[in-house]
Amino acid sequence: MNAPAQPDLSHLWMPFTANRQFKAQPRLLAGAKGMYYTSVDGRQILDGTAGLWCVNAGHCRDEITQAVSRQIAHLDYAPGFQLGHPDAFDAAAAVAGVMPQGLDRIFFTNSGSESVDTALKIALAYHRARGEGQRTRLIGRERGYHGVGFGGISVGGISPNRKAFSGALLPAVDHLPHTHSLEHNAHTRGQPEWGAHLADELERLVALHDASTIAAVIVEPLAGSTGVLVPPKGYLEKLREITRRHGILLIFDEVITGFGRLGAATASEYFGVTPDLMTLAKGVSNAAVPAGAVAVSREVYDGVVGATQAGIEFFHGYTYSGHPLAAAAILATLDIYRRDGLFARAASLAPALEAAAHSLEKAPHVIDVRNLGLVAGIELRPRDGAPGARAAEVFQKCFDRGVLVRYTGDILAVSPPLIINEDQIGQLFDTIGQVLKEVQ
Ligand code: PXG
Repeated sequence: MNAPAQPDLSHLWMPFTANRQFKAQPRLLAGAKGMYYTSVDGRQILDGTAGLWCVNAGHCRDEITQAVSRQIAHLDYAPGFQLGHPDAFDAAAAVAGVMPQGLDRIFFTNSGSESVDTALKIALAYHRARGEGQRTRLIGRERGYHGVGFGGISVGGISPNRKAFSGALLPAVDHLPHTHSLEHNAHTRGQPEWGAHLADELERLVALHDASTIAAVIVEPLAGSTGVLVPPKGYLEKLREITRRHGILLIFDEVITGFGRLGAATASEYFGVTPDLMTLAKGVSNAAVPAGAVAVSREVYDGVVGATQAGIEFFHGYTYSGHPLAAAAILATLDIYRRDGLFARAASLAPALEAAAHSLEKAPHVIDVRNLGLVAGIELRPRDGAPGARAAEVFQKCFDRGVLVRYTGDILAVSPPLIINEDQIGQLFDTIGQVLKEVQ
């Protein structure tokens, strides 16, 4: 096969990418099937990250391809404001069907960032509808990632994502401390024993601001982007108890953890802690069509929708909310998850992934290995004076050897499609282990 001509790389401003470096040494993907990408030079690359934590059922699933193809020929677009189409309602029912009990009112978006901003607005609208419009403060967490909208970066806690925009962040925001501690929790398998007390910091923020000013707390139940931070045992339960006691809404950002990542439909189900709102994206459509959603409790939905006598109850929505292609992709994706039992499959593979990940505890440069479900984080000691350089090199060398991993700072993240098998888990971590021996 002839290598295809290289495209002109100059026009595209790439997201979250070192543009000049990439364009000097591009990594281009040409195709994908199942567990593998194919690079433009024809190499097979094992997908250790489900794309960007989103292709949970594996690539190019025929059922999704067919459903989306049928839909685009049949109903390419339908307005979602004051009009609807049956598949959007069916997709909402299907999403509601995998949510925890009671979280069955679904607002569609196109991405995780939109889901987060939507959820924050719903929280404000809910309190206002109840006559508590002074509850406007939003509380996030250090190291949290909630996408890149102004709401999301305001409650988020990734400093490079915030600093250039610091003058334009939402005004009434505060943050809980993150839960990462190498000192107490290094090399923990699953949930750490230490750290539940960090949820008590919410009481401190309530004492400082007064509960009557706080609308919502938003956290990722397991923090992904920042480098896989597993919640300490009892931590989420405490957040739930404190928020409920003070009339504060709890939002779980399950953009990564939703749809099987931890071996249950949601992290909420996995941990047995139910929030008031949940943000979703990525796995909801297997990433085949951009899609996101917010799952909302009946109480919150009824509170907002019931408070208006006539006319529009919630002044928010997107041209593409419930887009026919997204709805078709969601329906086909959720069918695959159910039919193939992929959430249970993730649970059954979790011990193999845990064992493979922790086999690297003593590998060169490794200072922590952490895992839950089908996620693992491997933290490396940063190179003196060059933070991030070591992990970047590991990423490149793994890619050259046909294995895709993610890195953030000096943390490697592994989050494969839920269809991975044990041999592929072995290949993934063996490759990382070999590469760690080679890098300085
Ligand atoms: N919330 C969470 C918890 C996320 O992980 C978003 C919101 C935003 O979603 P959108 O669809 O707007 O990108 C995310 C996205 C990585 C990585 O490598 C993670 C994300 C996106 C891209 C890369 O960790 N998470």
